[in-house]
Amino acid sequence: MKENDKKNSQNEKVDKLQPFSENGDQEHLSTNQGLKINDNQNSLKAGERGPTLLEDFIMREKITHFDHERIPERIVHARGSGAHGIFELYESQQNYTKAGFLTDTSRKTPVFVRFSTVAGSRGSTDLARDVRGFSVKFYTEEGIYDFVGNNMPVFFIQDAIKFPDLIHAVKPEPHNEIPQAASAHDTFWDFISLMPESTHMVMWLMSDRAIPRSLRMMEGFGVHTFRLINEAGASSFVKFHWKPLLGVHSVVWDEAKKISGNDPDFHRRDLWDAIESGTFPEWELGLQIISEEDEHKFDFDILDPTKLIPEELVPVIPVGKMTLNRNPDNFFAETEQVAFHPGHIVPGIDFTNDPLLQGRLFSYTDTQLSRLGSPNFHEIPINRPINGVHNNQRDGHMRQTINTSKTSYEPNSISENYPAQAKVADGGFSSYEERIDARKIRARSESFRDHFSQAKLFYNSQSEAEKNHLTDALRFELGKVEREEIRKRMVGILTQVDLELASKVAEALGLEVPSGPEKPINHSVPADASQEDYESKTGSSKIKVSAALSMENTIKDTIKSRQIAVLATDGVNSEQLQELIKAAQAGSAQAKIVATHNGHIKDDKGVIHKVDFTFLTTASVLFDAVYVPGGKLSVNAIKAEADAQHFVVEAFKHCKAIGSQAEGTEWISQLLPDGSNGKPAGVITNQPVQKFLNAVSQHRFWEREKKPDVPA
Ligand code: HDD
Repeated sequence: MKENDKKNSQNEKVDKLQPFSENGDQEHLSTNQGLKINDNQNSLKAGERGPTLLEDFIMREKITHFDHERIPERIVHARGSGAHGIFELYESQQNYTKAGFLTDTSRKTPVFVRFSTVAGSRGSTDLARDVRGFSVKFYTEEGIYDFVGNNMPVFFIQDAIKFPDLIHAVKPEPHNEIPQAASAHDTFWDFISLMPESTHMVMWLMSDRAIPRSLRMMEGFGVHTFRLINEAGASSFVKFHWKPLLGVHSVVWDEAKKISGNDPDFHRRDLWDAIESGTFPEWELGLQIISEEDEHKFDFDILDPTKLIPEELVPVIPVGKMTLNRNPDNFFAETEQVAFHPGHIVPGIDFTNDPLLQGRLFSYTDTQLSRLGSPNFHEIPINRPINGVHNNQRDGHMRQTINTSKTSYEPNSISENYPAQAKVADGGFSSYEERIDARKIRARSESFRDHFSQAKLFYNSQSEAEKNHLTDALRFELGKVEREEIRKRMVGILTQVDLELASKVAEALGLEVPSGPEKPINHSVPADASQEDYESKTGSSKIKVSAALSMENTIKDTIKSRQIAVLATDGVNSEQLQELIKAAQAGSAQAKIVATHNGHIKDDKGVIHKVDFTFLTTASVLFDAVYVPGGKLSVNAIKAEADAQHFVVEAFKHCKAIGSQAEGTEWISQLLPDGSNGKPAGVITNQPVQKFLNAVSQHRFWEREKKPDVPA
């Protein structure tokens, strides 16, 4: 067992993966048939300079396997990163559900989590402006429960039948496959401008939520309203939330673009490194419970996936904690082959009639059939439940299980009718008996027609900096759109959200500034229906501002896992350097030495320190903060490098904490603007190191933004 496994041997799923693992340590190289290989350098030839023989089964096997290594990438969420962990419950939720992992506080339920971007290919950049997928596979004692959510609580469309259209619009354009992993192009905004129901989600997508600082610093949402069912069979509605204990934080767009060049694996690396270093990412699971009687009490429909339930109306109750504590051993076997499905549920959880959810219940098995190539994808080790599978399904491509029963049907007498159905009391799943009395129609409920009130709610809940970022994002995205009619239609839609926002965007696009709200036309209408039946409405949201929607109100009390660049080279002040490194370590932050050369540096007391990066191999956008200790020789050498000057100025532009001592302070004071009101916020010069670290925990100092703007 690896060191890592010993640490987490309480994870039953990890234990069950062990028999499938192979390491090759101390072994001979062999063919797939177990034959030891003597020469892995030369193919079998007719003479030293002659042609290779078809008989060379060793080469044929090796190349054939290589030729077939690739499988189709996911049609959406192709780029992802995964990790193992556990979920622990704080308190039984038996009043609402009978699900074991939500009622038994003694359990440590194993989980495998996969985070993803949506639009880009497998090899695309992590920092694309995009929604992030947030999938959690719970290996419960009652079977697999998959939470398949996003880092945003709402979605673009109300009915799954529109999903292929949405994805075709956002993916690279069909004629030239440009642009990769980006929504800033004509087909996406064409579609969005014709579908007013997407307005709320577009506000989220244009906000900084779409460019997270870390996968460990984003929320997760189940999006749809689900049902919880208790032992007595009573149902409540529920919205699922994951809240990161490090708070919700983002980078800025200029930074995201630069990170994409400097380290396209930024999020993947960050998650991996945090787990390897023992700074395990943690989230609390929260439930918003709505009783059956309250189904219709809101000014929106709880079945409409373009709506959230403001926390002011229904509080989020924290019920347990998820900790990711083990990296996968093999990306393909685990992260790539894991197959999620919102239809994988356990007794105690059930669906609602949200038409987006209903369509998803079909799509996910279907997609695994083409992606993983066989109805036996549940037998791939990462997809196996921990509690065993017993049924009469048989055969198919790549079947692994050797079913030894003489029967494969039910009822049977030969095997005494086993495997047998389970009574509900014995854990048998039984669907919630919802009363349905309806005509069979293709239609959209009138209660789904308010397309703007929550878009307004979201916008109005943002801080000034967040509003500015959102406005800039729209200016950027629509600025990349070539067709003017699409830009105009979008400005029209924005007038329904906020006139000032629409005007600012119009101005940047060189369009006429709107004088009042324009009526947007909903083009998502059946051929024979009247526009009126599908007309977009602005409802009147009771809640005008919701604190939970702004990242300004998030947790900012820790430097745990934050990356601090320490600009230091030979002759650096020994005490100042070591004090910072020690204090950062004490807070579980990472202080990395960025020097003028690789290898090692010697401080002014002769102590040797390992260099982590040079100004050539890293960039300020890959750090949360910058620190410049004193030491004349060191600071003189650093300030002679243009890249070092850029490093500090760019960190300033991105509103990060900057700290310095002695000669370091002299240098950065010359480099940085003073700010209109004296010393800029978050620039901590010649102060105790703890003061600087407190500034790091604040994440960013937005008040510094563009006052004045600095070229970097
Ligand atoms: Fe989906 C993957 C989340 C709507 C069809 N979806 C996928 C993944 C996530 C989501 C996180 C990646 C799973 C993984 O890591 O392997 N999808 C959502 C959310 C939605 C949503 C939160 C709306 C609330 N999806 C949605 C609809 C459809 C799909 C309406 C189809 C009708 N989604 C898929 C899919 C994928 C998928 C094509 C691609 C790969 C996969 O399923 O396994 O079936």
